[in-house]
Amino acid sequence: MAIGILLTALMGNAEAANLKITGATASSTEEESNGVSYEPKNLKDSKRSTVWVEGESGSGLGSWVQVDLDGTQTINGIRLWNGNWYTGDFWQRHNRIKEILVTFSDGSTQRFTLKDEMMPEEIRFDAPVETSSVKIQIKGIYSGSTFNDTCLSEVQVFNDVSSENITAASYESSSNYPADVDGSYEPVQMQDSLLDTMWCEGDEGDGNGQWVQMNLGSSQAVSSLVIRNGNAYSFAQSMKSNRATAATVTFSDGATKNITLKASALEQVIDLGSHNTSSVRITVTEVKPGTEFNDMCISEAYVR
Ligand SMILES: [Ca+2]
Ligand SMILES: [Ca+2]
Repeated sequence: MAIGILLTALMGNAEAANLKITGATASSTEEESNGVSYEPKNLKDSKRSTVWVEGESGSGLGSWVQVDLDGTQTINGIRLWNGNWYTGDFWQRHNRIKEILVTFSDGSTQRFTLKDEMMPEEIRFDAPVETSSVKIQIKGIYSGSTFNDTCLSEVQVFNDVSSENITAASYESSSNYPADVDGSYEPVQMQDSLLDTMWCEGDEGDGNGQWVQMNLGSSQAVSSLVIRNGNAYSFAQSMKSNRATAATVTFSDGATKNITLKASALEQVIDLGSHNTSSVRITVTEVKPGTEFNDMCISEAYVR
């Protein structure tokens, strides 16, 4: 077993909760091609690999998308997956957004400059905002190397009300699968609310004995594990990699709980008993083999 790898959380606030997005609209949308849709609903499908593309003949300056919330909410910021995240190559070849004008439902606006990095970008407002929608207008772009089309792959809207799920302060794992054209496979991706990002172990074996640990930052009351096994992008994708079907959960006081898991990528809520703990380690003790990859992956995992 490899030495544990300590990774700090790349984004987010331990107390932030994502708000439900009920609808998404756009000023224009690129036409579907080869069965691939670029509709604004792709901004709220929990997949960074599905993309909204503006449909203007030029670069799309002035184009906008709007996401609607479930009524008026207090929000503290937004998270953007800027550009075309279908692959790293697509990201380079299409325009990314450089400047945005954000308009809230009362007509007030705020302007932001985005980084030109293939990383999720969190924008935290100076003060909480009461709004039922967030409109994002393109005011500047970074040019892609091939296509003059501007893309946005995913939007999350968050507030600082504590989520039922506990977001870890940092993560450790026995191994991580190395980053490839689709991005990295670090444990933080189990807690980004995206179904097509995941932790995958990078050991030579099938994943049996590999572990991932969530460090909670302080002692917290924990009673359940909420988990999506494998690559939860789709049923077909989930079959391709190994999935954990049994594991031992270890708490910071040394107590353990053996659990069984379904190989399904649907959300499962597993009873852990009652624990006050500052860490939760999941050590995989049995896997269901995938049809293509001999690596074990978990798309989402939280304790609550
Ligand atoms: Ca998406
Ligand atoms: Ca994920």
